[in-house]
Amino acid sequence: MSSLISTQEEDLAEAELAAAISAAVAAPDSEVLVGLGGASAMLYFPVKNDLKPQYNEGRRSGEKELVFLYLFIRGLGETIRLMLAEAQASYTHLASPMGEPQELAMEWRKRSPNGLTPIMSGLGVPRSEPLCQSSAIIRYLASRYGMDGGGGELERARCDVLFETARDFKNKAKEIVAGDYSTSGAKGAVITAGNILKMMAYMGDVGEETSAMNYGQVQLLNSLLAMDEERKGCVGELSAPLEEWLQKAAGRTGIREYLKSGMRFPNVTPQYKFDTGPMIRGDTKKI
Ligand SMILES: N[C@@H](CCC(=O)N[C@@H](CS)C(=O)NCC(=O)O)C(=O)O
Repeated sequence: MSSLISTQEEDLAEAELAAAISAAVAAPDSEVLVGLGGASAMLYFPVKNDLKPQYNEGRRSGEKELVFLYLFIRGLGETIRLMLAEAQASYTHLASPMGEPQELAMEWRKRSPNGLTPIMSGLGVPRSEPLCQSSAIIRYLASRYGMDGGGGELERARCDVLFETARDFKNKAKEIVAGDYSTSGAKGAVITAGNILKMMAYMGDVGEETSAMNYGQVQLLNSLLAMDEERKGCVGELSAPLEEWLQKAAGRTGIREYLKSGMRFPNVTPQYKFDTGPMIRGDTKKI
């Protein structure tokens, strides 16, 4: 599949990125941010880190650096942010509060193939024709950084099985947070938790800093963190081994720092406002 992208279009997309970064840098640290809506520019995070040795350099010779754009909420960006934090990848992240004009938001409505976020470019993906669809981005990044089982098709498929199951598990969050285990069988939380542990039996040990995490494991971490934040201890009540896994995964270098940083945005209300109340732009610069 060949792509006929003109240099002119690519230059235009680079100029859109530069304009978004300039506006974000110029925005005052005192600006009040409530979640989605009402901000003058995107949030800009130039993430610089030393890639962990167990992962592959995502960027090949001649390719542009990774730019990842999502909204100024956790939402569909969070597994991707957690993956990049785990790998300690360097990249540019832009988070849109959706109040800013599209000229200062990389024209994502026009550039994104489905007109929605998240989008990514770089690492072989043109700026002017980014990738969209969160799961497609997750799989692309997993393949580039070596977070897909490190082997052949079957290993990749096993990671995908875990990835999809972790997403099914997230749909049970309400029950798990409430401690309601009344759904029986393989659709219930108890059996799913046991099956997830079995799926991970032959995967990298998250307690071992030098092991590689795969994208299914990162998706699981994202799901478990969300549940545990809603009601501390609910994962442990469901499954002690899963709780132990969660603690080890959340404590890994890269992930631990990310979770404490200003890039880990607060949870939002159904109206997409931070449930912890308004913050100021300067708060997001905490590292
Ligand atoms: N299936 C898509 C869904 C994308 C999506 O719904 N994106 C929302 C944010 S979570 C968006 O960009 N909304 C902007 C709008 O509706 O204008 C994915 O996984 O990426």
